[in-house]
Amino acid sequence: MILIKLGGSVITDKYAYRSFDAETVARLCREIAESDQGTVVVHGAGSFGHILAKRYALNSGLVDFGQVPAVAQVQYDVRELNSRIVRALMDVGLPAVGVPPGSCFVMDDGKLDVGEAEAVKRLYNIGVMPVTFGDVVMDRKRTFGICSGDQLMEVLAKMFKPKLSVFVSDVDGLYTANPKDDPGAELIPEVTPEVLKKISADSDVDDVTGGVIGKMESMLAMCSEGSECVMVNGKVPGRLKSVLMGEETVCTRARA
Ligand code: IP8
Repeated sequence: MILIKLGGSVITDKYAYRSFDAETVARLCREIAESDQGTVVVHGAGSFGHILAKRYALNSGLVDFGQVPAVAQVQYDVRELNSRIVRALMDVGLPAVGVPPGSCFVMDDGKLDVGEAEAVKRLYNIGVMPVTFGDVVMDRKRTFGICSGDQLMEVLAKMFKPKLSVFVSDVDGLYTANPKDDPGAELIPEVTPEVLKKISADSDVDDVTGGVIGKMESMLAMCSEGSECVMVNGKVPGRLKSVLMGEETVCTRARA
């Protein structure tokens, strides 16, 4: 089984509220279908979630009841994004079903609790592709909070023990420096905890490699014997399919 996260920056324009990149999504769905692997898909919220979530501080939990309309609006917006992704997967012949975390799961002080996730397992077992996503989720301590696609990836990886987890991003992978402002930056094809430690130590600001360090940390935490994590650029046609087919391509592989 392969677990795929379609990052919000690939499927939407991060800066324009509710802007959907239909062309990229259709191509990525084709690549997933052509690879012909059993997959579970998670997607980020992009501009369908982050803009309002930030404006109304939804990640802080309930601060005042003025946030409540935004809880409903963000849930509505990310469900609409999910429907569009599910539609695109069905258009290429994949039997996809949306699984909204806000309606199926809870959090406990920021930690996602999916219980047995029996419905997700049963969907997968009959050949349905569950498609879940970053959402506003009720929290036992904070009333509500933001559940990210990355949190879902971690929990689903523990549950399904995938042979491969793929993070589809808008960058080629981890660089030795930020490729946006350092022409000497080189892509690192394979990252280990030691390599990451060195890069973090060499970086004088947090986000020096373009915000990828944190993502690599969670990827390394998800790796185990017989299970690999890869970051690949979904904006470049063909790369996701190559990764799914086990072919060589430009990407960063995490090894524990
Ligand atoms: O895009 C965030 O999920 P992510 C979810 O995977 C919301 O970080 C609602 C902002």
